[in-house]
Amino acid sequence: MKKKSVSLFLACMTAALLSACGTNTQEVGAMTDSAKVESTMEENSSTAESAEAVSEEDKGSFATGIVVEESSEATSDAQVTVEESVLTNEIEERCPINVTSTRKDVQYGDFTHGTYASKTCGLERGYSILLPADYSTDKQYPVLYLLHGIFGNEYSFSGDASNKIKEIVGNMAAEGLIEETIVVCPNMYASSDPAQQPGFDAESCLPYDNFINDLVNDLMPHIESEYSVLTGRENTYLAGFSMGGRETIFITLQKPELFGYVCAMSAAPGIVATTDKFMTHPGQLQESEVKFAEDAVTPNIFILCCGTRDSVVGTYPKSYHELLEANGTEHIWYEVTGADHDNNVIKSGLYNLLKQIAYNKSQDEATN
Ligand code: FER
Repeated sequence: MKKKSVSLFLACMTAALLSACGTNTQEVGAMTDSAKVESTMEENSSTAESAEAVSEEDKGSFATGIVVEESSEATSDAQVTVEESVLTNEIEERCPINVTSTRKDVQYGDFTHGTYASKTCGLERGYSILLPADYSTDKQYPVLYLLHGIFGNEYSFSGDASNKIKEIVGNMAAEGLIEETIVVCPNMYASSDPAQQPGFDAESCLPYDNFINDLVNDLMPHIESEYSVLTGRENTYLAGFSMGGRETIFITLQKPELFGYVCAMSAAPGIVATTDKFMTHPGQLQESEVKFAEDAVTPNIFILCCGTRDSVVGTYPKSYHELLEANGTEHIWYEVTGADHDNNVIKSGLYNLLKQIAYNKSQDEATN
């Protein structure tokens, strides 16, 4: 067999195996009792005395996920034929290989770097931005704000080619599923002190909780004035991994009217008070506050997901799902079977978020 057909064969086999193995646990907004929530919270907890020292290498894994070996067919530049398929709103645990593959017939955007004046921090701050390959001020684009993990910065996603962000966004736009979309990767550590460093203690985490102010008051207005973007909740998406997942949930609960489509991947502990193996978290909210305000305009789609073998945040994401459910807050929860705190979850979360956007917008078009 030629290289091309071997790759295609492997891709098809892998896709078939993955979909055969998939156990989709999508649940939307049913109620559970709070006893169950508490029991999961306890399972998560151990003593903070065992806080682990974090090496420089580990810091990279927190920021963007533990590195996973890519199978060769997933990184090959073979032309994978995309079969015509009907768009549904089904969650798929794994991002399909044809969505992450580099296609010769698709022009991918590139990340560049920009800065903005942050009134919140009193500093000039940086962000990376992925513009579509044919970005033009004649068009306007929706924007996804994508938040990195602890110890990360605005380069965490753009510097890790194995998360396939460019490919996922580029391929889905090329297929006509989604509009061409701008991805903004901020530095989520919104401190006024350039010397302050993140760490596993309450004070060192405060700048992450302050990012909501920097995002809403400084970065979003900057992006909306500097780039040709569509504004409003229908065109403004929010997603984040781990510490970025935690802030994604927090920001969405505080400002639900700003974001139409949201995905929190492998969200870190600390939204509510708890002690895990790294530290004691005072909690950003009371358990009863982990919901949208009465009468709030809420996102069309609010996804939470996590790997079933997450060695960093464990079952905290599941406990957020249970808390949201107990508080009657509609969302989608699913797990990625076998995935750790890694790019498998990032690829899956990004793909499913964009797929839900594609489906929702196609339904809106059909009814209008
Ligand atoms: C914690 C566990 C995990 C925590 C943060 C994380 C601030 C974040 C991990 C990541 O971003 O990868 O207790 O406290």
